[in-house]
Amino acid sequence: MVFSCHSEDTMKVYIVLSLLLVMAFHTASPYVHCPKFCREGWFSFRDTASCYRFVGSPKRNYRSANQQCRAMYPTASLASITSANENDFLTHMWISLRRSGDWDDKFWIGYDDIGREGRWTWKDNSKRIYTRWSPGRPNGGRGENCGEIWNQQNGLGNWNDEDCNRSQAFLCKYTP
Ligand SMILES: [Ca+2]
Ligand SMILES: [Ca+2]
Repeated sequence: MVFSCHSEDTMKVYIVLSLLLVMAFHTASPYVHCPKFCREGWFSFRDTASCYRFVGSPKRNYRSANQQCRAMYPTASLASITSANENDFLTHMWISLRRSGDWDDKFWIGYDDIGREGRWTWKDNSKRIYTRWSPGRPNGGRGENCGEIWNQQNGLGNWNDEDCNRSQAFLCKYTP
């Protein structure tokens, strides 16, 4: 099991913890709750070595949601999604949350074409070009410039362009 904690002074602790986890479960967990790696309240994903946090209330519009991410952690923003693995992992985390509480069926990610119609860019300046649009999306033109993941029609974990002024749940991310 390899877990990329970038803080050198805690690296040895994680190596030991990782070995213990492997010995305990004889399997590589897809994600690891690593308190010293991600700030409390955030969860980590091994593949990206990043930290994530879903926020369900209060619901916020896209701009306000991104500000709230930064307020919770200085380098955080609405989340980028850079691979199918990451998209699937986060979608399943979302489904688990919805089973345990009153969560929407959709949430903001940090992807928008506010600057120029049709030119979608990530809030954290990620250059990865992975996309997971629902069939026929984006479809809102200048009326819908912000990306969300929804779990209703057109496929679990697929993306839709939405009106940025809509208040809804959101997903924050940072990479330590
Ligand atoms: Ca648009
Ligand atoms: Ca749309």
